[in-house]
Amino acid sequence: MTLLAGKRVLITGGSTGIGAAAAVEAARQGADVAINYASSEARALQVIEQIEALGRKGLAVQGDVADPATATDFVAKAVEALGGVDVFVTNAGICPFHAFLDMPVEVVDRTFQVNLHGAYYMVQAAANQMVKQGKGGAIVAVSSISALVGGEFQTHYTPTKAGVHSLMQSAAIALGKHNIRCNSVLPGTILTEINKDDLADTEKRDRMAARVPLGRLGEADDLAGPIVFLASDMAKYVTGAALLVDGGAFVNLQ
Ligand code: RM4
Repeated sequence: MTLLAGKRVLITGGSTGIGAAAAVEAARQGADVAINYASSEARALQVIEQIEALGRKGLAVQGDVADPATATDFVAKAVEALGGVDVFVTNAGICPFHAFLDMPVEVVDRTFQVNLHGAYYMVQAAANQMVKQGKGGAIVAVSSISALVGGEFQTHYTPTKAGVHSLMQSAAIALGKHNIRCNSVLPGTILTEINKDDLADTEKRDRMAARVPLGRLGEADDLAGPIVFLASDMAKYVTGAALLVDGGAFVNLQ
């Protein structure tokens, strides 16, 4: 059984990490897939190769999600290539770790513009296309465990992840009348480009892994299934929800 047979799936930040894993799994589940990427063209094209090797159509579109025009451009090019939008995954995000007291304005602004403003513009563009199609749809945001807990060097980042899930809650209300569902996955510490430098500190990496009941940090592929589930008709009565995908880290006080 394929969970996304015949669907047209769009994913931001799809050239690496969680976005890339979700894109390939969506194709494995029967979808045609368009990915947005910021700068890694070679990696984006490798993801397209994997999608096409699974017998599905693939499209890679470059664009900075912080620019509102990127959203309408990405959706328009995907509609032209794939024929429409049934599932939208807003995943693109950055986390430039930095201390709070001397946090530069430009670091705060860029993090908000990419993680929150970019998600907003993309979700709005996808929702307008889905409403125009009149056949409903599913929107999945890659929020984070950091929507629920803090980080000393993430004071600029955690509010954006909380905001992304809050956006899903409000969009779920606004779009329910159109049968468009909006949900969040909340990844724990997943080994990707976003934290490669931070977790090069082996003491921190071991400390983060030690608080995970399942005994390991996550991999991008650990998010593919939960994203496909929320995107699929298996979740047809799920909207405004948050799904922790963290190996149990959030609940592990002692
Ligand atoms: C996640 C969580 C992880 C961190 C990444 C960058 O939301 O905070 O621990 O490694 O962000």
